[in-house]
Amino acid sequence: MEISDRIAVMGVLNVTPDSFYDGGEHNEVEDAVQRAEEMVEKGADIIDIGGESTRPGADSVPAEKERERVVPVIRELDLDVPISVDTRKPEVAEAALDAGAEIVNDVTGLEDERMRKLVADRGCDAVIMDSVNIPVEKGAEHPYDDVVGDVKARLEKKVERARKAGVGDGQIIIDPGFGFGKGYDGDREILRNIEAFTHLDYPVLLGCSRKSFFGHEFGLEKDERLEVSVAANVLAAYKGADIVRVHDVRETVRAVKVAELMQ
Ligand code: HH2
Repeated sequence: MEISDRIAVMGVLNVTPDSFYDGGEHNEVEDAVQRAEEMVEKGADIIDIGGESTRPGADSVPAEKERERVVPVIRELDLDVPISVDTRKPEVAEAALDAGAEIVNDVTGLEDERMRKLVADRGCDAVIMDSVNIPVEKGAEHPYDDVVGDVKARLEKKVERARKAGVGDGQIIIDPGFGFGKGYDGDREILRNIEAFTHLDYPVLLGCSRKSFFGHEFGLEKDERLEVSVAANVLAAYKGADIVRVHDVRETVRAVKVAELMQ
């Protein structure tokens, strides 16, 4: 993906019964389409559609079921912005690309060889996110001495592996994987050092919106995390994040303009 001066806002659309924030809200195709259109009206630059929750402790969803959740929505959409599919399964990614998605957002960082090949063959953009074990077990934390150093090193390996499979530099977006078993100290270090991930010269995506870190840090419930999520995204954007993945599009779109202005 071309890095532009503008900060891109990716709106989250989970077509799942159990996503940690918007689960169960748009299970009907019509509702999901309406939500996507609303987010575009509010200024979203990308719509990220997922059919499997990756919250710690979530049940895995068979590929066929995940495909049945996301593909009809993608087919129905006619948006002016690109659609990204949030999946770790090549079968789902392929069907989503066939239906009109343009970006693969893989929380395993293209772990599956078939996913790397698919992205290379299709020439689509891909988010390579850092994670250790997906699905993350509830309460599981990967031990770290130096979370930023470890994540950077793992991302470098994942990027190298993708490049070896034929994925071009212009297709790659990297993501440190906020949450995803890093523990609250790890999440805090990622926020504090977001600029460290610009070392590879790929656009950096951050997905911290409403995550449980904010509950731990500030004692806020999920529905009380709007302001802290917006603030974190603005500051992350100011420090170098190129794309922020959020549930609250209008507020984030307006607020990141301040980061652009002050950069
Ligand atoms: N976080 C979630 C899902 N996908 N993708 C990227 N690239 N980065 C993230 O941080 C990220 C992601 C989890 O958030 P959400 O989709 O709202 O919840 P759930 O996994 O429960 O559906």
